[in-house]
Amino acid sequence: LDEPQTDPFEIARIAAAEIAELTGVTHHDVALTLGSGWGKAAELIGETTHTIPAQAITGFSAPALEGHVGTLRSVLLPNGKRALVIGARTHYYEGHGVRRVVHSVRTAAATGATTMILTNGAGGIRETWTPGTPVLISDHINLTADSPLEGATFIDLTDLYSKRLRDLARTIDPGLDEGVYCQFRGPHYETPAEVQMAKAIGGHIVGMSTALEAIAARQAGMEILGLSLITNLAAGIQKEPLSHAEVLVAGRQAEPVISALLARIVAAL
Ligand code: 6GU
Repeated sequence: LDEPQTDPFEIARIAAAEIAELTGVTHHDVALTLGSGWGKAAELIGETTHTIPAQAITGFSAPALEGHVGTLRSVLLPNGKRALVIGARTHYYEGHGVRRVVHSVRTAAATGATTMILTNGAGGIRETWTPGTPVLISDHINLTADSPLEGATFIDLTDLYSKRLRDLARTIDPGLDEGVYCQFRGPHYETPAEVQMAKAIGGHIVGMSTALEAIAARQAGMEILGLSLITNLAAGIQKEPLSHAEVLVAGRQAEPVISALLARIVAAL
């Protein structure tokens, strides 16, 4: 995957074939990437029939961070559909290149998934979002200055985060707010000045994932739902300095509630 002459889509097909081989499941309908705070959804959406350590699959690397579990699961949903649950996110800030970042999305597409649900833990710019608030992603601003697309691939990103799926999510929780997600490179949190910039250019949520993955999912023709868990307010919006430990604690506390919400959304797909 790191060699420019290799074909990332061919490597995704190999990964999908390995998943089929290890599970006996040759088709998945929907894929979910579970970011911090969303992990419990894996158990709530249906019956996990197979769990695979992500490192066993071509192109996936070991988890880099505490709070990020490196497994892939095949889950049988109550409606008979199949979900691929990706608990192994490679972040852009790890520096392995954008191909690694979007490999799980391309692999999900290669297993047949036509719906991609991307979740994350993120910072909120709106003061009314207390830690633990789930927010629908309505659009994004990609501040990584990078793209998963290579060469002259001019794809449209209008309605990247499906209006249909956002409306469907609001039939489950009518109170769900939505906002524009800004993907920063990280791994440091933003300065208060950068948070003000994000706000000024139309952002409401700041994080370190999701946007590049959504672009790859669009390229693969998938319908995308994006959900952020607000684990804290962004720097300068909250008085206190940010800490990764607090982000993890907020995620853990909100996990049962937001995971149950996500499970209800998946059931309604
Ligand atoms: Cl404030 N910023 C970023 N980039 N990611 C976060 C966050 C903030 N809080 C949780 N994740």
